[in-house]
Amino acid sequence: MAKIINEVSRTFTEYLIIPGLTTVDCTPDKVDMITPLVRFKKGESSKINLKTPFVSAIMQSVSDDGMAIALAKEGGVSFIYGSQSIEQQADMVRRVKKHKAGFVESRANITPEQTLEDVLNLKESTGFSTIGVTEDGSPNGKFLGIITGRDYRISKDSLSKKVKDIMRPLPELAVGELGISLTEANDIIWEHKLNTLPVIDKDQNLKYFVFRKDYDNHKENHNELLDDHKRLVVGAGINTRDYEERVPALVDAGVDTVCIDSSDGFSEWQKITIQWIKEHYKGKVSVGAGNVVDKAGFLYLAEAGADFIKVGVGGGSICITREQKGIGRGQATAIIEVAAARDEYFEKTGEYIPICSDGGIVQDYHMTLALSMGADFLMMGRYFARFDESPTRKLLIGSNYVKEYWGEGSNRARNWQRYDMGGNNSLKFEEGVDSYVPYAGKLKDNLEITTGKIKSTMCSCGVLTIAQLQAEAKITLVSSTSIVEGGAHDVIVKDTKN
Ligand code: RVP
Repeated sequence: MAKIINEVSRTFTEYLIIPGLTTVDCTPDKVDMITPLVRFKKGESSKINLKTPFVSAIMQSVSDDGMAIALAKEGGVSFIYGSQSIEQQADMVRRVKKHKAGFVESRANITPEQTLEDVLNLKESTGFSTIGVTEDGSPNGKFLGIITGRDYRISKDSLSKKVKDIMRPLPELAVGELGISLTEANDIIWEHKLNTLPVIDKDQNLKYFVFRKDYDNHKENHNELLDDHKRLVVGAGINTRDYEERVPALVDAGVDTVCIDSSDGFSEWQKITIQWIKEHYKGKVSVGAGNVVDKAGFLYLAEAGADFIKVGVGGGSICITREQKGIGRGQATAIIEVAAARDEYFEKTGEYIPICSDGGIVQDYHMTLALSMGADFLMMGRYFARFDESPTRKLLIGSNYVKEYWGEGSNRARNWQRYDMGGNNSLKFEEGVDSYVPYAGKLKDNLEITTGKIKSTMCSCGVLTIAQLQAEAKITLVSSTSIVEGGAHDVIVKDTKN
């Protein structure tokens, strides 16, 4: 007969945090959310520390280079999705590593022989209204001109009009030369009253755009997560099939850490993959593993050499693994058990292995709960998918803007490696759905509100660091009736729209 665990498997909404003593010097501005990303020995510190305890999910609809740049600027890390070709993924990593604050590689490009119709389609599919015209239509091709909304009138111009007849051509443009500083670029922008400055190399290849609107943002990033060469930090998802080709390509592109992406990580495949990476790179490349939901799974991956371990099966907002396969565990219960195993492992071996709570975060307070329960950082998909910086389309449905968000186990992503149990290479049944999430604006603005809430709760607990929160927070289970008590109740809430 199966071993029955009688303890109920619980999720975040079933808990609340009980306030501790808030001392006068415990204020949100003093809270430090630095947290380790990779394994370290007692008395030492982690080689990579997040300044904001968030990483974005290894998903097509969440983590591309655009998201990675935006999140690293705010102190977190993106894991660029692995369900794409090795070359494409390595290119995304390379773009993040090459990113210079304020210098943006052009993400919407066209050739001079294409038409206004192509321009409009490109604008629709990318969301970018500034389009680079290059000889071959590539981001770094020979630069010929630029097109923005100011260069055509949809009501007057024919859709078959050629790009070369609409664009503002190079001889009419002010440009910067590669090597120019951000301050110099901005001086040109102001002098010529431009919105965009193209930066080209000595062979006339397009390298970057500098946008006037971005300047102030770039002056304000105190939280940027940088490597030793002052480049943004980025991670990437890998699988247990093609790692011998994928990992070298990612390392060559400059990736800072990789993570095996699987819905069920308690497997020999993961051990073999971790060990190959450790041996091949003599321990110099860090690798996260998962997902697991109990002590046994954690210990297996810890002993295999994982540098961090992801926790969570079936809790993701787009995930139907629990319905399809009947495997999983309430996210709170999983974190609590794995965190205890992590602490015990640290006591015994002197090796601290950070754990990541992956999936199922709905409310901002769930984040504080997950950290209090022992998570070192959180992986989120739905949360980040809502922002401008996620790679998916923004659509107007009814009177609301939404962004697309689909699971890696959905037919749309077809990421069979993530659900691979060995054997034939194909997706046999779906473990995820294709969905919309409410559009929420810019990542930076949302992150400020979210981290503001976490810091405020930490002050309610009387703590200034995540380590203190983990050690000192008091958490209580709540009954279903007290959940009702927690919202507005027994009043007639005013409709503020009228
Ligand atoms: P959420 O933040 O609740 O949207 O969950 C995101 C997580 O869901 C991912 O990090 C991943 O672990 C999991 N996921 C991704 N795709 C699927 C699926 O199709 N089932 N699940």
